[in-house]
Amino acid sequence: MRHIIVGTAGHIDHGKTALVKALTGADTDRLAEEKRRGISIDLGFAHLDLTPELRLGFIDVPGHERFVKNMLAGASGIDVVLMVIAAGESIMPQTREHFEICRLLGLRHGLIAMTKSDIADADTLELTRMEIEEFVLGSFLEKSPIVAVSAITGSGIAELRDQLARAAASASIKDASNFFRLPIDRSFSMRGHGSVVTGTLVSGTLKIEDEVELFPVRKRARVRGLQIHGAGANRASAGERTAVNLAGVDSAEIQRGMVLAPPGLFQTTTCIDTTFELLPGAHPLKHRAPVHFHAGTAEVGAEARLLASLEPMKPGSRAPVRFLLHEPLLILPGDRFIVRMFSPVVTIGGGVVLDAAPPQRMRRMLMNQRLEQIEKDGLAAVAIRESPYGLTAAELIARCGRRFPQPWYENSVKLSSFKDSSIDLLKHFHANKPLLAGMPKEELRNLALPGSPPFLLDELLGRIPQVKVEGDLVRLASHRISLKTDESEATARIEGLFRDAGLAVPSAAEVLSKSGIEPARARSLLQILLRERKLIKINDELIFHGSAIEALRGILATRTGTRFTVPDFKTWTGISRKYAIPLLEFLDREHLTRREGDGRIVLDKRRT
Ligand SMILES: Nc1nc2c(ncn2[C@@H]2O[C@H](COP(=O)(O)OP(=O)(O)OP(=O)(O)O)[C@@H](O)[C@H]2O)c(=O)[nH]1
Ligand SMILES: [Mg+2]
Repeated sequence: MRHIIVGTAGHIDHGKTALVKALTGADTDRLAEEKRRGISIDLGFAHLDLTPELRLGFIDVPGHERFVKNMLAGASGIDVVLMVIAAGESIMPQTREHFEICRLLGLRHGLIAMTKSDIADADTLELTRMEIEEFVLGSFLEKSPIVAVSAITGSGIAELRDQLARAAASASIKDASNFFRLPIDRSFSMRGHGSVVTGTLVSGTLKIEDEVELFPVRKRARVRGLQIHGAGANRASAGERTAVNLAGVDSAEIQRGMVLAPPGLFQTTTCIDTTFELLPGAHPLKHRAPVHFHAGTAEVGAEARLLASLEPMKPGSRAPVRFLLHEPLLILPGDRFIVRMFSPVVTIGGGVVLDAAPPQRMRRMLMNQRLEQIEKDGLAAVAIRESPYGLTAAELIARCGRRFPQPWYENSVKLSSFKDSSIDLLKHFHANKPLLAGMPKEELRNLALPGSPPFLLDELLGRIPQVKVEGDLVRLASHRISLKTDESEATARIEGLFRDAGLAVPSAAEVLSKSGIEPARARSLLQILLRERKLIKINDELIFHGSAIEALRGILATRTGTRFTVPDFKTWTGISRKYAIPLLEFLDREHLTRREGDGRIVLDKRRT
């Protein structure tokens, strides 16, 4: 079923509530004060199944100028506006204000009901119609139908329904595939159930048992129950009027203006960069002017910081403006907002959030240019360009409020020099340390990509054919260890000393001291012999020549399955306990022998 939210709009007493009742049968003026005064004060809710496939949710708003703030809380969720203009009274101040609000909120669809047609004569109806046509000229309502209706006689109501069905069919539906957001317009507690909040689900879906986060207080709660237009449901989708029974949060902590969203994805903000439109009828907007800021169902005090020029902004113009919010909000790029003046409290403009987490310290000129870039390339592209290497999907989601399929988005400009710089670094390294096989990867990461996530280095090195990664070392593929004459001689000497010793090897220090070259170089040569497996290190102290270990394997090969003790092993090999124990531990590790009880057993080496 298609869910479309229809919101009323229009001047006080023009017949919005009566019209919603004529359409749906529901009287949305529920408050005693509303009954007594005969006006709407807060939002009213009703719904109508126009066809089996189309459900209209109605949000009836108050027309009184004192309650525009309530109107704003309802207007943020609507898809189709039903402008209500009484025949004879025609365009009045809140007709204009509500209309501007709808336009600034980016509404694209609507229709106009010319109400109280029963008490207007044909000339009045014709005159009002002409005034309405002129009023909407050039706006999103220009081509919208104007239907003369009477809530008293019911005339025109059938046609209005048809036109509503048409408008609902062409309205774009809210995005159910994005993360869910539910700006809260009511909160109360229900006996035996606890906290209940209601709102229009502006995106995503919500299911029973889902975990949610309440913004801006950042409390986690669980969805215990759901209702859509008053009927129990297991899940709610974008566009539906939703009531959520929450477990884990007290209703006293919740109020209109808060938002439910998925847990752990988003941050609140007190500083947003926007593109702002100042209404033609407003006073010029001064830098640092205090304003009322409305977004979703929330209202907070804010200060406007002009970014393009410190000269007051001209009415009817559009410019980048930063708003410093007095209280934190969950607000995301692309969100619309409305700004009202402090005194008199009138709507002066509205706009679109470009960045809800902009850099704080930046020259005004640069901020300005940055916002132009965001409008041109999108926030994600700019945020990636501003990051040292790139951003993870989680970082981009928090920043942009939508899904990002890849795990990582690299800053290809910043990383374009990595290939050349890493090749240079490795060339240098090999020149300074020719006897080393390569540079430790961590060292390269600290030099070439300080502070980068570890996976990035591997990813980038994998793209450079001139570079080879071997374990924890990186080298140029062309790097060969080339020994000088004295080094070759020393290498042969070191190897020879170990080979000649058989299993009764001398200490490494002793061998190095006999190598004939200085200790640092000699140690590098020893490392090379170890890497080439000519020498084998079995623990921190003992190094054997490969041929000695081979001989040992030979001794064991003839004794497969034999149980033996340390003294047996000493007899077979002719070595002392000092070598026997570490060698046996080495053989255990190599699965050539295995401890069993007090002794060991020689394993079948074909099985290992
Ligand atoms: N004759 C006539 N009276 C109407 C019609 N529609 C509404 N009224 C009357 O106009 C008065 C105001 O109607 P409401 O529906 O409360 O007006 P509203 O636009 O909801 O007013 P607010 O919510 O306070 O802005 C009531 O006395 C209605 O009975 C109509 O079509 N014909
Ligand atoms: Mg009303």
